[in-house]
Amino acid sequence: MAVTITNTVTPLPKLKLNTAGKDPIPKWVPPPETQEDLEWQDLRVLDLALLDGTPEQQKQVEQTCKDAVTNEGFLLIVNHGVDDNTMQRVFDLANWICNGDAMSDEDKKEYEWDRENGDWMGYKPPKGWGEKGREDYDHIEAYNFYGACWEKNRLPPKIRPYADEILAYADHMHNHVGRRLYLLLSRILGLSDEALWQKVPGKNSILPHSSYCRFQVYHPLKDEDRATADNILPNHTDHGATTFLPSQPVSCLQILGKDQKWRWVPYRKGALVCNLGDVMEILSGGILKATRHRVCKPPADQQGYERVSVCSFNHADQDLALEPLENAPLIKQLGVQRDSEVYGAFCKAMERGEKIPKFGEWKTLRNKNAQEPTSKFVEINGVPHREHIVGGVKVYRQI
Ligand SMILES: O=C(O)CCC(=O)C(=O)O
Ligand SMILES: [Fe+2]
Repeated sequence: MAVTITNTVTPLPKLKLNTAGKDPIPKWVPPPETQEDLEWQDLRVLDLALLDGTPEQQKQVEQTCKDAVTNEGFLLIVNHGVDDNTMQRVFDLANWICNGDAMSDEDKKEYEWDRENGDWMGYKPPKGWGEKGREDYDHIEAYNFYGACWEKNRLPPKIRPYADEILAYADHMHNHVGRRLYLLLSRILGLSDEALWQKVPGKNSILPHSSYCRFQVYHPLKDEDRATADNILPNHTDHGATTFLPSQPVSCLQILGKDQKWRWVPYRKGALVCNLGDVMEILSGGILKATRHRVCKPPADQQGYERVSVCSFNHADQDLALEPLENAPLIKQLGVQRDSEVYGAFCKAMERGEKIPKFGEWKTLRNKNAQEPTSKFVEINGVPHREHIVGGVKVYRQI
């Protein structure tokens, strides 16, 4: 397949955060890495700087990306424009906001998310996502930053002086790193460089539509939960287009391989862990994988530590029709892949006569039903799971 390489994006800028004149906040101290011998998932490393290089280097990074997104669905990105000191500052902020004194109890009430209506903006209290009921403690506290946090001033007062930094980070992830990943994915599908960028997020603004940046902390498991809980965040695919997580040292994240085995995501200081969500799997007719993943309890030597995690979820235009891009040369060449999980579920929904969902509908349904307890129990390879159906997609949680 002939692909014309054009340079439509300027070289990746370096993210700079403005800390001048602000009250100091506590430094986040990275916990030590685990010494346990775990089954790690080998992830390919995508050097984003190569995209600003020669045509051969650009071809090389495209191939790495293609191998990763058609196999593991997860990859590590380096040279993304956020150096170690800047990333330390982002983690200082995330740790202070979710695990420090950035919010009073009144702030937590005032800015609490509206989960019942599928609106996740704001503060997520530590309940509702675990294996137990919705009102039970689940160890995870988070703040979800959407564009409306700035537009409608939905930021707790102590956080406001730092809002420019959070926005600059979110902007960098979405409009610089995200845009380059869309460019690579467009080339992989045989489309023009800007095709997915124009089609999926649809406008060049900071955090367009429902894209958001989440700061979160997973508190150490309580003693009574250590023996029983395996998953802190049940297994799922992300419902957006792409996700970026700066690698952090507490090992909890696992991904499901094609062989149906769970493996740990390795820690690589300074890299971004990246994965694709449902949107990319459906648009690509199942060729690009939205890989199932989960957050497990950490290995024994890390169980006393807080785990700070920063997630950038890049979403699509609410009106984007979630259906394969039939004209993409790679889809024509390989054909759609109905055995792919999310795309397969989409095909079944079409066969039942359901209408093609818009991303906005898909997202609201998924948000509302996320981590919904269920009454149906099934066995997968002899392992008991709970099953529930979200937007036509069957979601399994190992018990
Ligand atoms: O915290 C992590 O490592 C991953 C979280 C995640 O998968 C999610 O929030 O969708
Ligand atoms: Fe996820």
